[in-house]
Amino acid sequence: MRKLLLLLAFVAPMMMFAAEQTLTMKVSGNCGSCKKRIVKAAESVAGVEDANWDKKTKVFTATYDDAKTTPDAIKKAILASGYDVEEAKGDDAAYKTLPDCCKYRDHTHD
Ligand SMILES: [Cu+2]
Repeated sequence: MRKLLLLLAFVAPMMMFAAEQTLTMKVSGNCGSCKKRIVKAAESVAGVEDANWDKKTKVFTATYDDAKTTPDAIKKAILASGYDVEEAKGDDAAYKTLPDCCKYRDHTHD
């Protein structure tokens, strides 16, 4: 019994750390509605706990459960919503549906 408790004391915290991962990457975009779309796309992926995007630094962060999803799946969901992620280009058809103020490829706001 004591051995089991000792084992649990070591293993349980390790399992918690293994499950929760943080993803940080650059995502293109202009404004607050871009942020809403990017966050919504990321949070539509099962396993994503919390997503955020900073319109000034263009840095996207998310915490996710690595048993349920991967950084690649999160990246793909954002690309599908029409936003560029680091070196990868967002979906063109989705990009065309963005409001003019959000067309970050045509004109840049700083
Ligand atoms: Cu926008």
